[in-house]
Amino acid sequence: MDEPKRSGATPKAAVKPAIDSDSISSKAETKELTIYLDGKFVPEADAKVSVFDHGLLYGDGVFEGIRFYNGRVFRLEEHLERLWDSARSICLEIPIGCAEMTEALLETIRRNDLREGYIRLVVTRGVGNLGLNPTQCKRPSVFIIATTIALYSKEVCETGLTVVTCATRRTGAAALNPAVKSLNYLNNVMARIEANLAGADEALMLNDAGNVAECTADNVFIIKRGQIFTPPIAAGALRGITRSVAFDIAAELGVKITETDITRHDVFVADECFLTGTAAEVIPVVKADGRVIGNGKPGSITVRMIGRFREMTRETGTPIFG
Ligand code: PXG
Repeated sequence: MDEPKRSGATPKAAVKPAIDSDSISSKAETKELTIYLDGKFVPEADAKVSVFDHGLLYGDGVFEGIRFYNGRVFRLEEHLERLWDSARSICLEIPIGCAEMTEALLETIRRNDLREGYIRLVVTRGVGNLGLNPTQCKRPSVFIIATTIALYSKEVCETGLTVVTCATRRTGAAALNPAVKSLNYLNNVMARIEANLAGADEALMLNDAGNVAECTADNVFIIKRGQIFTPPIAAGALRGITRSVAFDIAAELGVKITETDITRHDVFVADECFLTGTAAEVIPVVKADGRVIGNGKPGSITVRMIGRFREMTRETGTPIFG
């Protein structure tokens, strides 16, 4: 995904909140954000980390992207659990507890006066010296950004995305385990660049066996003869929170869902395809490597999935304002 763009030449200028700028909602665009940084709430112009932070020097840290809708944070507990799991896996001790993190996150949203939006929660290894050994880093840093986001235009959400298979493979579990949501996203950034160069909306990433793992920041689902299929975690898919919501919705709708290896061929001949991710939500895919999927329009199960997902995001979640 693209980084938020600087909105002006002066160093004090507010960072634009959204990723693709077309359909950004207004509030955060004009107003300077308040950021949580290591126990304090600071204006965004003062929210700075050291050039000696290993999060910056080595991508050594973990993060979550979380959404809130209608004054409630969606699936907050699952996101925090995954954050702590990612941290544990890389031997990073988060310097505050889960209750304190929850309060910091909710308070960040309140201070930015938002009811609808996106949170980036980052824990870095902290300041160390110019060697990658993390024992030098005495205190991890925590920061939380609450803003608005719109990944794709409304039109693309309705008509569906195009994807291309990229040459960059998803890292295998023997390298940087793809289950760790680390700050080291360069592999996925490379895949994203390939999609951009090909004029596609997303990149389909394969694992070392040549099976579909996921897209650059989304899990992949296909539908064939009324059943849903998605790659297992072992294929290199992140254990996506939205992915697990898709499992819940499928059960509610009475549609069978199976984790199984998927090839590019399976995608080409699928009746429907959709992606899930916190930022992308549930979004149809209508073309893969030039092949039209199904009839080229978002399929009926996908449309029902999106409808139910929207309802759930409005009706469930951790209340922000008590
Ligand atoms: N795969 C990868 C590699 C991801 O990074 C997902 C799948 C979907 O998981 P969730 O839990 O969101 O359903 C992700 C999620 C960002 C950003 O701004 C990245 C993600 C989520 C939100 C924002 O880069 N990754």
